[in-house]
Amino acid sequence: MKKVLALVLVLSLVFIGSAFGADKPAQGITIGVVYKQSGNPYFQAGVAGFQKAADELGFTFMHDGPDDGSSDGQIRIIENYIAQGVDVLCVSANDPASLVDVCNEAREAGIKVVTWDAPVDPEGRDLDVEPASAQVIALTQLDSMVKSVGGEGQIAILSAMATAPNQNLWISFMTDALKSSEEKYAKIDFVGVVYGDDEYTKSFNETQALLEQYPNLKGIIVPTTVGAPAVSKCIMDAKRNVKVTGLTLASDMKEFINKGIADETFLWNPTELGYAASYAAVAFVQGKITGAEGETYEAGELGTLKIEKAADGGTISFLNKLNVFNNDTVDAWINIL
Ligand code: RAM
Repeated sequence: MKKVLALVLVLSLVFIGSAFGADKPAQGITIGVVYKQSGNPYFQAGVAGFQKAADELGFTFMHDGPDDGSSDGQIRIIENYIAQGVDVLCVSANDPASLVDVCNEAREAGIKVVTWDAPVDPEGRDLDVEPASAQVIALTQLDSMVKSVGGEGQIAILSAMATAPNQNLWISFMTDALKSSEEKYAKIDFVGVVYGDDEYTKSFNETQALLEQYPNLKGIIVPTTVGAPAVSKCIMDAKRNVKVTGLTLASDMKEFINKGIADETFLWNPTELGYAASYAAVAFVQGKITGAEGETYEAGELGTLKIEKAADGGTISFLNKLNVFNNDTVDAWINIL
């Protein structure tokens, strides 16, 4: 009888333990998540991915971003995470160079640094997790714009912060392509880049200035989810025949897609990006990866992800999923993104 009671007790403890997640593989691991700025729905969707992975794996995480999208604000958040003794950081950087020192301070304290969405320079990170190759993201937007403007005319780019590593890389692929001898770009006149700093009002005002400066402007590429609805609203209010494409949330752009201001826009699922970054972060802490080229890690329902050499000399891993939002597809996405 005593043995039966002991067995019942052990089984109950096991049951209680699993009910509270004690048997989850990442129990006890803490992730410090840093994003470009607070209040950006793109990063809120990213945080939902960390939460989904936390539910599956049992880690805890904190998340924060500066109100003003500054690097100083990000440095303060990282210093605070170091002081709290997190195991791993997941950072989306406003400036790839200015976070290197604080990330290395974290690494010296034994904290791994995974970047997601917007990388810290390679010397300050262990791995970067990105939605797709920068070249694919860049040329998808550029070629979409070329199609929307019928292959000719003046186009501009409205970006995020001038230091944003992800946008700057995409822009460099676009401007390189435009300078190339490729026939499809021959009649495109690229007038330049302006920066909305991932603030709606600044993006709106910069668009107004562009429209005034270039009365013949035919299109604006907007590789930022914050900028795209601001640019589109400005064009709509000004009643100008200027096309928009870029990286956007579907819900922000439905109105402008339906009105024909944008023929199509694109985005990966930021929730999946946060989810993948969490799995990479946990794999680091568990010693399953070191961030070297050729390694792989399991990313839950996203399957096995590969670590490759990045264009900037560090290492990177891609989701390789880019969704298109147009008149046929946007309705299916508005409750997701
Ligand atoms: C904004 C941010 C983010 C970028 C998306 C496309 O939300 O700048 O870093 O990846 O747009």
